[in-house]
Amino acid sequence: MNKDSRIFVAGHRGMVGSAIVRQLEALGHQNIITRTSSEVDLMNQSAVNAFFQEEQPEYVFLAAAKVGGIHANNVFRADFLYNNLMIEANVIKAAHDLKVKKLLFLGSSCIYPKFAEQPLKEESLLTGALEPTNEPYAIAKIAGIKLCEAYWDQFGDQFISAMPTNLYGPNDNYDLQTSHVLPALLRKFHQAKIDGDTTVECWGSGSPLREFLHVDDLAEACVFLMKAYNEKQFVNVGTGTDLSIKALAEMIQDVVGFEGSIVWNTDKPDGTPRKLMDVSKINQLGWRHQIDLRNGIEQVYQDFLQLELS
Ligand code: GFB
Repeated sequence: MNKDSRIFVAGHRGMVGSAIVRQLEALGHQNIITRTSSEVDLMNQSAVNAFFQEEQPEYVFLAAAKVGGIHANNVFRADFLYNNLMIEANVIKAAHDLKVKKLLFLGSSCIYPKFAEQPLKEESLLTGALEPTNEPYAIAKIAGIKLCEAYWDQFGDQFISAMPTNLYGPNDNYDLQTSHVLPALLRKFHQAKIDGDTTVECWGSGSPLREFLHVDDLAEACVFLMKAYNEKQFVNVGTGTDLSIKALAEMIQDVVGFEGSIVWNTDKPDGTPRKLMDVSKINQLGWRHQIDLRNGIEQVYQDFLQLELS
């Protein structure tokens, strides 16, 4: 991938896509192609084909997806399955037809079985039943991985996949119904502090374990893999360290400076008990995360305060 290569970042307005664009720009790439969904509807194969014909991208980062936290995944089940299947099938097929040199597809750690051995090794895919709250999303992401592998097998297309752990960072979703836990808790603790509330409600029991990666680290890993990785097997991307949701909540409470207490609403689902990535493969390839969780949360809290002011 040269500085003047034609690089399409699908999903450039989302948290992951925007981080990949920032990373490519920082590295001096000058031919980054982006389209909003109103300009090119990625759920429409002929629109995607026409766009690929016109722009002839050489490299594709496939970060466009319908995403959300545990509640959104569990409620909008058809949308999470259908939209993601359509987007990935259309983009991957067009990339094949237009002879894209390399494509990187982004999956998610929820592809692994609910009770897979921890830490999650790449080889654990399809060894057991999925977590029910995000089964539709996971099935769509597994289909995307398999589509890349099938194009690799049948045609020799260099279509690779990265599996990030739970992410956070700039351009995250702060809507309390559809967001992931980290932005939700930042917002809840901040609001409670401003309103002088004595309690904040968090979902579930607080006992599930999760791993969190700053999206700027993920973007660096994606560009690293695009340049250096040429194997069919997908690659986990994470920090290799997890913590309980309770410990996360206490860390966010401390960063925000909320002095009240936490109430756990066990009517809300816990989801997967644990999903810690085994990151030995990407570490051995030469990539390691840089941003420590506490510093990352402090950074995003500052971004959140700027958004509140604007
Ligand atoms: O981040 P999250 O929504 O997604 O929730 P998952 C993680 C944990 O935090 C769950 C708890 O145990 C939630 O019950 N939690 C506590 C909260 N308070 C809150 C809150 O206010 N909001 C939210 N959202 N959670 C998603 C999958 O699973 O992770 C997706 O559904 C995707 O498919 C994504 O893989 C990365 O980690 O449980």
